[in-house]
Amino acid sequence: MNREDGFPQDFIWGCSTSCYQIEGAAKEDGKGISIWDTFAHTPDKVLSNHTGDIACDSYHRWKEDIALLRELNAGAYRFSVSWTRIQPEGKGAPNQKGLDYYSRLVDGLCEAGVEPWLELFHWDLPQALEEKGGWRNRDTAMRFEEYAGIMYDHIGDRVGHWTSMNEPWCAAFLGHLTGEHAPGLRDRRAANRAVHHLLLAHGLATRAFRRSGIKGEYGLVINPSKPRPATLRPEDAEASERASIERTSLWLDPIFGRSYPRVFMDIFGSDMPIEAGDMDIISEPLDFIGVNYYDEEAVRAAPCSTQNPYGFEFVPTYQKKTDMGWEIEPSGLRRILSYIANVWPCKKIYVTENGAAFPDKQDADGIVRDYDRIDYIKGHANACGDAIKQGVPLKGYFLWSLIDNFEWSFGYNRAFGIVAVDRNTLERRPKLSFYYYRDLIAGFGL
Ligand code: IFM
Repeated sequence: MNREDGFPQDFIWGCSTSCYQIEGAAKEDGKGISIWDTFAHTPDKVLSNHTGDIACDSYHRWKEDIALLRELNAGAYRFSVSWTRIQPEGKGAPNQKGLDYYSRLVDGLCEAGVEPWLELFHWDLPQALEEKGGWRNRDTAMRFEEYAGIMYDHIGDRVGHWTSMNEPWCAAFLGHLTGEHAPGLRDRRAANRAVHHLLLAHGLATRAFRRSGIKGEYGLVINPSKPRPATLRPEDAEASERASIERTSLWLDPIFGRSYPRVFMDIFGSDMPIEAGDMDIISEPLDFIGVNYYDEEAVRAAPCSTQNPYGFEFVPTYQKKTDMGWEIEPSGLRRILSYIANVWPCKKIYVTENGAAFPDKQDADGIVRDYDRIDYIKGHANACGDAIKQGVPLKGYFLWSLIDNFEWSFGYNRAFGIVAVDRNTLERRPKLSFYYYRDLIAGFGL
């Protein structure tokens, strides 16, 4: 049947999650400790001292999650693999029980007609590698290549879409500069070294994928941002460009073989542990770019200083905000997609995450009537349609998230799911947005 909303028939509508946020079973079946296990168990790092020890218990309830995806008629499910389930110490022979879990999950998805999109790394670095310097240490990139190879060997025949890692900006800067995420460091040089080694790991894993001969598409998922300029003044337009460097061009320039942005290198070049040949590895061609988009801010020019190396400041805006304090601006999704498509032309772009946290309330009849979330999804789906009309090669949209889960330093205090998870019983209960998304997938949501 043809879609009513004009989206291409082969446009992929999916849902995203990540392992630490949903799996639980933190010590089961030989799983090792990751930096997020350590961080969440350190007092006062996570709101309410929540941890991912149980999370949504998807390690045991994965069949329930697949049943939800099937009910939605989702085309794809983007999930991440826990490195420490596969290599508890981040190196050496794989843990068969960990491999079996992802094998079961992939087979279950395929049987349900939901395409598995496998992501190798969503921030949960093995603690054993952190103790040797984590992403500050070049060897971690080699260990990542080894781990990726294990996954290609064991599951490559059944997975057609792969991504190396999610939002390396967060792993580098929230993990090493602001300390909000694991491993919780506050050290600019460490963050810059992490940038290079994350990208090197990505490049090595991509190259290994190509050499494996697996038939499938390979990409990187970033969370780009280009705040809009507050005025039409040229200095504010330039501030908007500079404000986008660390979230956008720092990742896309090297991936596209243009090395690191000059402005970044002028300021931080001496921190960057680049060795001969690295930039070639990092720019191994990709099949697609994954874009995670949640909000758009506005900036104006400000004096450069050590604290403000790029010379911009955020200005007040009028938009409503989500429970994360993020501004709701659907047209910003069209803008960032067009910006990327124009500056870094690639064959395919996917929105690999988009969604909103709201303070959901369960009514007396047990139903969560999350009309704010429905409006949010509808606005952003429309923006995807607008981007396609403008010529962006946008091929799919993944909602964050299928179920309420562990939202990093906010613990379970922020809810992004279209399905609520009862924290006592772990029972899954679809919110109204679940039924809205089902209609959207069927072509009737706009
Ligand atoms: O929950 C996160 C996810 O892990 C990465 N992207 C942003 C989401 C919402 O904060």
